[in-house]
Amino acid sequence: MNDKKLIFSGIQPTGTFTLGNYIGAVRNWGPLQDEYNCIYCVVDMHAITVRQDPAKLRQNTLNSYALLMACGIDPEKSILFIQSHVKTHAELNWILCCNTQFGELSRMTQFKDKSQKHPDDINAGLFTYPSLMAADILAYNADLVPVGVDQKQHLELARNVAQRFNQRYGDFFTVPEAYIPKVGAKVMSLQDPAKKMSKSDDNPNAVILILDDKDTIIRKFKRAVTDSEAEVVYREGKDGINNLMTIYSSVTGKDFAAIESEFAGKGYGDFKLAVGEAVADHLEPVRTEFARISQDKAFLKECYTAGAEKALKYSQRTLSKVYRKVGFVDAR
Ligand code: ATP
Ligand code: LTN
Repeated sequence: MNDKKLIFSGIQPTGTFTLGNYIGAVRNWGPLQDEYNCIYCVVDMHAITVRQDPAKLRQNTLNSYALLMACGIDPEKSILFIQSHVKTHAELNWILCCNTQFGELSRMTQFKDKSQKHPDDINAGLFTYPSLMAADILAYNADLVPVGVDQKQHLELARNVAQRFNQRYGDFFTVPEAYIPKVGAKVMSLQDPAKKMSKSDDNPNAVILILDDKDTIIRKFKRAVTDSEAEVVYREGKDGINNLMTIYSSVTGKDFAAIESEFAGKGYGDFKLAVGEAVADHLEPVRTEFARISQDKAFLKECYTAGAEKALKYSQRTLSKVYRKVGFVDAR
């Protein structure tokens, strides 16, 4: 590879991407391809830390791969692959698990949230989820990791694990940095603006899916929970309106001051409609591209097979060095 910095990120195939996934993460991945070496991954192994229906997981994984392409990730420019196709991630995960403390995993808020949500299945994989995420990143010695703000804590853990390994075995891993967007790093639920918008929300009205049609998008925005005032201004305590303004800003490029003056004297109804239309128009090309790409199964397979081959070659080099560092005997 050249001397450009390396970007790595992943997304779980737990359903269709939400507007949160899109604004907080995926839409930023495409534009990075020209400036950096980029590696992007559909993390199906992370997805099974909560129960998945096998047939749906398979379909969601293929759809997620096609969706990433529809969002502008070009498998010719980036390495784009499916996590379970590249065995080095699971192998490095084991080494990193042995360098991750029970205490630090116990502090992860995602683990606490998901344990609460699925009290009958608090499995070991859910607990060690951040080690596997660290393996994804460290296997490529990534410099930067573009994610939404909810992943900051996991990234901090990956940095700690890398530093600990480097101290124990000698400088080796690059200590990765989070790359978090200034606007839209945490898009909130439309029904409960204190909660982040999430793929696995049970209330469909809380979430905009990037493949929703225009009418559905407008309907969901019309029903969005706001407050009892009537002023479109960005202010503490107006979580619902702040969220809609953030969304509107990130799809139109207008800043908050411009949005406030655009809607001065107008009610929430007008504003919600404008947000709905702007989002639907912005997402239209993604929907069209997805419909085209997802039909061509042979092409998709060609892309993910080639992506996995490149990812394996790259990460195997790292893993072999790690094996030697921890004292495993050379297999050949
Ligand atoms: P799940 O609900 O299945 O846990 P999720 O919707 O939280 O999934 P992930 O696959 O865990 O999505 O996240 C993919 C990327 O999207 C991550 O970088 C994450 O930080 C980002 N992301 C997720 N939700 C939001 C959100 N509401 N706002 C901004 N970024 C988000
Ligand atoms: N935990 C991440 C998904 C993920 C990831 C990664 C993100 C798995 N491995 C490596 C960045 C880098 C999430 O979005 N929930």
